[in-house]
Amino acid sequence: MLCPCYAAIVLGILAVCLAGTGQAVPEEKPQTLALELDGGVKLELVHIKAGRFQMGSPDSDEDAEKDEKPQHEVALTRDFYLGRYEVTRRQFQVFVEGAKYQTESARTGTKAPGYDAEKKNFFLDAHYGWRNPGFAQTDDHPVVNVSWNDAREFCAWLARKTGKPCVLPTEAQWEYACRAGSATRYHHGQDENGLRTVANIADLSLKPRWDYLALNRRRPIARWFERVSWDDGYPFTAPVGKFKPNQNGLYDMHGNVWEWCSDWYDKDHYGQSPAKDPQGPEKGTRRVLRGGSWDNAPRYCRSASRHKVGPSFATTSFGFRVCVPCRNF
Ligand SMILES: [Ca+2]
Repeated sequence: MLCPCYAAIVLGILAVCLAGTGQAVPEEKPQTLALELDGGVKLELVHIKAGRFQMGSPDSDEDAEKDEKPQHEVALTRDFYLGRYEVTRRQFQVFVEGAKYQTESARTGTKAPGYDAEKKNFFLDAHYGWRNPGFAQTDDHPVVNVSWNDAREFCAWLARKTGKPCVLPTEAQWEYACRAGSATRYHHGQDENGLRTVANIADLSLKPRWDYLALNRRRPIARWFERVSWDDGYPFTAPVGKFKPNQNGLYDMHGNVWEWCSDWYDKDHYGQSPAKDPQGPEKGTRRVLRGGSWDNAPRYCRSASRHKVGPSFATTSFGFRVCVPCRNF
């Protein structure tokens, strides 16, 4: 085994040699970044090192959609930080109060979706919104009923406040951080039963609370409820960080809420996506979301699964997490 003192000397000599040749000595970034919001509220991010990975799904994955293919190598050339947790209601509240922000649906008078416990179903109504999705949430639950535009405004406010370049992650950053070195369907492995300890998904606790049949009379039983045999304890959203993290220390990358990414969506984009630091198509009509949610079957919570809707759309299963690309800080 290498003596620690000897190793330190060798590294020191190496650094001096690199400095002598004019080569930059890689600066070791802190493992976490804690951004201060108002009122003592913080937002913690995890350092993710630059690297390469296989983005998308192989043909061997029967659950994969066409837009997850072809699987292709992507190189991310810059380190970045990604929120350890999804943005919480408390964090969003600080933003709303600090910036005097009205969500897009509130501002435009658009009815927001929400849950009606009596009718066991979801409806559009003016009294629903991020403060009231119709099911119980505490400060530590992920904020929902936020559009892509709302999420972008939160990031822009946080950037102004902290001086850090806060943005939504690209789809490639999201998947790379989620996989954390894994090449399997989920970051824990291939088996969807492993989600039991990793993710809040559509489970037995949701089944009696959602009269899915009322909306889908032609399909006698919702397929996803048949497949999941366990109760994860959370019919709707779970407070962030209640399940096991991935190898990067990120929580709820599978399930809980879909997370907005910065990219426009194009179903054929993987066939022409640049191999280095892909940013998504230059234009489009829908934005990408990743990770699946509390109302999804396992297949939609896979590392490569993609969802897409217009940037003004908000619903009770959509949230986001913040990314800070490493530049000069
Ligand atoms: Ca659940």
